[in-house]
Amino acid sequence: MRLNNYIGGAWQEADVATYTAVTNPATGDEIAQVRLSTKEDVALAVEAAKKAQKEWALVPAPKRADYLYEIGRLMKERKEHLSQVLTTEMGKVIEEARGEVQEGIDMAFYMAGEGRRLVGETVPSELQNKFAMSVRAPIGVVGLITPWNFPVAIATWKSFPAIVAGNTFIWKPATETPMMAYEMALIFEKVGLLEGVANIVFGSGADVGTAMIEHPDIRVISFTGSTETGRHVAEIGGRHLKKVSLEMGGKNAVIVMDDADIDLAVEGILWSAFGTAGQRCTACSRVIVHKEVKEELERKLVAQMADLTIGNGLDETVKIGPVINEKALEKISNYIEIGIEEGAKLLAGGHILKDGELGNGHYFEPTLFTNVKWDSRLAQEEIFGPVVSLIEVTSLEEAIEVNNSVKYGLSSSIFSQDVNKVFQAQRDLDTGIVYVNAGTTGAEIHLPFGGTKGTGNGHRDSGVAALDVFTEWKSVYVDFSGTLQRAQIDNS
Ligand code: UN1
Repeated sequence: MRLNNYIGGAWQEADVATYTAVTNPATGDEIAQVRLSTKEDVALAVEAAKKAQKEWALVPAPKRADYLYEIGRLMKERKEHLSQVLTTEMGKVIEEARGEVQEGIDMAFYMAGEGRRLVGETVPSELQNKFAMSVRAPIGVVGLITPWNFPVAIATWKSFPAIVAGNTFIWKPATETPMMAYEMALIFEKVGLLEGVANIVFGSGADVGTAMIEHPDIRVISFTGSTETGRHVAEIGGRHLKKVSLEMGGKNAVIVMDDADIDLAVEGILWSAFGTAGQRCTACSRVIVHKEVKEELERKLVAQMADLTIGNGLDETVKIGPVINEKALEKISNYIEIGIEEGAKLLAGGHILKDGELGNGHYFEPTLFTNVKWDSRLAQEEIFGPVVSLIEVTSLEEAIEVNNSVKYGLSSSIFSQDVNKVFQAQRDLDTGIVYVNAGTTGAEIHLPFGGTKGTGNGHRDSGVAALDVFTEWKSVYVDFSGTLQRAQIDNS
């Protein structure tokens, strides 16, 4: 199957286009060929999106929302199919794929509700017989650049608020995971979304992404991906005075205090560290543990890690799927060597799995290091794989300091039964998301999603906050006095 761009409601057959193979990370099998687009394709998509946007902005928001209800309904109807495709292209286990599709469905219904809100403000004017309000106005054509680890959920976090607010979009999905974009295009088509509202351009970031950021008619870029690429997006975006919303890496920690329910903490750590094979921005990759409970936690983690079955995520009994590709395996292996060189102690895992059928895919053992120094590379850098580092501390204050020592600030968690410690931690943890007695993953779509420091640049996906990315505040003054009243001037 060949995946072509979806522009202006039509599938663009390519004459001389080049394609690249999309493979199933669990088996190494080719599942599709995807178009590698050019700057010209981006220009074509922008033209279609720009034309549609004038009309789309005039459709009343509650009517725009009706399409989102239909999109959500269709996603629900196709949930199992979408989940299977998602596991096949990305590798996450089917239970998690279903969860991700559910996130998209939730976002559709949640943002559809915004069609009847899009709340602005009315405030008193300084002057008599004058009315003042601020409204959320659509911005125009927006560009969405999404990663391979959540090929559908993150796209819905961005595209649904964009369209309910009256924008049209160009979406560049990750080249590794274009199938979900194709599936979403089929849904957009089926619900009869105005042609040109949703446009999909496949291709590599260097060509398509840069062309999007540089295009004068794309007014917003919403990006989720690595910090390295995000910096590049911000640099080019800055030069072109673009509104750029970035959601990047994480080095998220679970803090386990001496009064914690250790069994619960073990469950939370395993789920957040090894779910999605550790390839979530929110994945737990550090455990900051109080000295008093370190040994017990280590023992219980190692024991339960042995039960984590690894394999093709389509098998319902499998708990951990493959990582995305060969390059990821190399990066993770490299960090194992770094950890050992830095003097950390390898308690479990640490190897690529090559035996039997696993050898065709990209599998890495769940890995646990202990005695990790808080300032070592292992504890500071994002690995994006199933690797966790245990760091010992002796107080809550120290735990918080260690948590905050990394350059990222996405998610954090504390396991403690002491209400005072919990409230102190939620205040002092420098991350955009804080969990109490739960792992670092599991954000819900109606709350803002994003982080501090190297994780983001102040914007948020999800929640009402997402509307701030995709709307422009417009302040409107209506003078009904019949005279020229001058603000800040004594008119008497
Ligand atoms: C991501 O890894 O970029 O909170 C998104 C979570 C998921 C989303 C993660 N709901 O872990």
